[in-house]
Amino acid sequence: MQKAGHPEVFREFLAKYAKGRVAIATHNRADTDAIASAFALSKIIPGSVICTDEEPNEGARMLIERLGIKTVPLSSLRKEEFDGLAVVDTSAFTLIPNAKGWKLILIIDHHRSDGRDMKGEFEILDPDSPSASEIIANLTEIGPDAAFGLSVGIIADGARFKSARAGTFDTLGRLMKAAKADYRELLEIAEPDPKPETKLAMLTAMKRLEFVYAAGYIIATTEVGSNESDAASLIADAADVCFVAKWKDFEKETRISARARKSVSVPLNKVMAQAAQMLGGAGGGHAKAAGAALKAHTDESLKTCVEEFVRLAESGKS
Ligand SMILES: [Mn+2]
Repeated sequence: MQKAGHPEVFREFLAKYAKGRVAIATHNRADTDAIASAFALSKIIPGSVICTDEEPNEGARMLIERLGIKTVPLSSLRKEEFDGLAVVDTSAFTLIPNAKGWKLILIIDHHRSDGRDMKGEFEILDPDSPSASEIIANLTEIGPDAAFGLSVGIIADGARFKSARAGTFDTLGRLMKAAKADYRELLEIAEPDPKPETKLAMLTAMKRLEFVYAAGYIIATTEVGSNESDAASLIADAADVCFVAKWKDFEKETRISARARKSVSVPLNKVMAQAAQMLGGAGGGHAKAAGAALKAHTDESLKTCVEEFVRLAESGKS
């Protein structure tokens, strides 16, 4: 359920900024949860603009089109013309570097606190919430368009309700009624059909797959040139845990996407944070879905992820 106090914090925020000039930013490469959250917030603050850096993902792009959402790059705005920046669906500068230097007036996030380095004047943080959309849906009245977006955000971010609470279904039911949307329509945007290049990336990931059986888990690793999180989700469904690496030449770092089945007891965000501590970089996320940017090559990064996972799995047993 919604943590007590959040609607009050939100009311206080609105009392101060609802009539202000507010920039609302999503994390880079926005997903539907982030876009829907920003859009719902923008409906409440008439003088706001939605900013998002880097290309949104496919679902987010569909949602932007469906609801006619206008976005601008955060880097294109002049800070002086705004009262401040509201950030949704993240609280880490790594995921939105251009937020540096802004006055952060509001943070709404459902990610765990590791990796959180943003501090907002008003903060609505609930790591138990499966999505940022669910948090926002319970803050205030939601109109039909925002309800449509938030419904998609809830369906998309919750990995088909793997981390849902009773309140998630209540909230989704209420939003779907407000949006007059049926589930199939929402699901088409929440889980869009993959493009051919995505399918190729996933099959390539499977072709390069390696796996070990350790600490009672089947741990898979592979390397891709793109779509690392899609590949990680798909492979974790067949194994128990999957770490997918992608080398980023410009940054000279390895991006890791990690996914686990719900029965896996080792929190992946902890594995990611440990790997980052050992190799340099940053890591975090959720227990079953996490990521890292590691200052090492792909082979060494994957090896470290597996070792840290096994170490945590074994220390949890004793
Ligand atoms: Mn989210």
